[in-house]
Amino acid sequence: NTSELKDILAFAVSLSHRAGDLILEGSKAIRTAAGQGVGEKKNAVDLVTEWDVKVEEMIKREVAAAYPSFKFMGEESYSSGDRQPLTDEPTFCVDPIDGTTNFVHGFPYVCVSIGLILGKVPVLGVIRNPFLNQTYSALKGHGAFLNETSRLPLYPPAPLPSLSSAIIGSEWGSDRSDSIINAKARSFMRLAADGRSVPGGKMAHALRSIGSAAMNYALVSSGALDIYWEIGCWPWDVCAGMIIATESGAMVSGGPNDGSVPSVINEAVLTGRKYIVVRAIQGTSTESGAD
Ligand code: LIP
Repeated sequence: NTSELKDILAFAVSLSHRAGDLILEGSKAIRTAAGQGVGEKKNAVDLVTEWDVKVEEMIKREVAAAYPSFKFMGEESYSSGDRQPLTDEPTFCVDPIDGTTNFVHGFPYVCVSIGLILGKVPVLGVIRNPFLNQTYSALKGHGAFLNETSRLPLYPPAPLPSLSSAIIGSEWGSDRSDSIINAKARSFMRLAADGRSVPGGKMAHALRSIGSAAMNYALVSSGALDIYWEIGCWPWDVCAGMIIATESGAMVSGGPNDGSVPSVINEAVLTGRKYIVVRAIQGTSTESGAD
């Protein structure tokens, strides 16, 4: 019920502060040690550190103590082989450090992302960026907030006449294989270029890559980005962001897998709503390239 969910949200917010403090401590330690302790996952740009594991273990321990019957799904637990399928049971879905590459480099778009899923639907979420001292949170049906007091979006969203007036977040991601990078580069070019240099070019105001899916959701929720579009995220990258963005009035979509994403977001922009498309959530559908 609502009062229980409000208590869980307060718990998640306070947990996000503890996690944020650990992230700041880890960032200092990694940078003081000149990047030592940074490991690779699937390739040289897919990074993981002992701090990702430390933060996730702390969160997992606290969640297990406070809510022993709840299930837990997390980036590092998944990497170490804990891959239970999603059920209807209450499930915490956690990315301990979203933006690990930023964390390693000291680029201040790094956050912890804590979501709660009920009946397979995200119902509450907290994204905390300790570098910028920002906490984004939402509970289903109760709105989304920055630092618990400022309602999101921060300003009324202005309808955009076309995709050309949009500021768009998208990511290169960690899959740098030829087919993925070529398809993404073509999409980026179509969004950035004018119609004379590239057929179908939209010449959007700006394309931004900040390196964290959860922070992209937060920026769409606050109104700073009009659109966020990415391919191949994981559930913990998007769980908290989905509910925060939805509660801020943004549209969140899995998007079609047929190469039509730019026209879909074009339509959404015309309706004046902020928009998020994440295609092919890994572990729930097949991964694909962008076009
Ligand atoms: C990151 C995502 C980002 C994606 C990166 C990476 P991590 O998550 O948030 O959107 O483009 O490749 O996967 O690994 O920092 O938790």
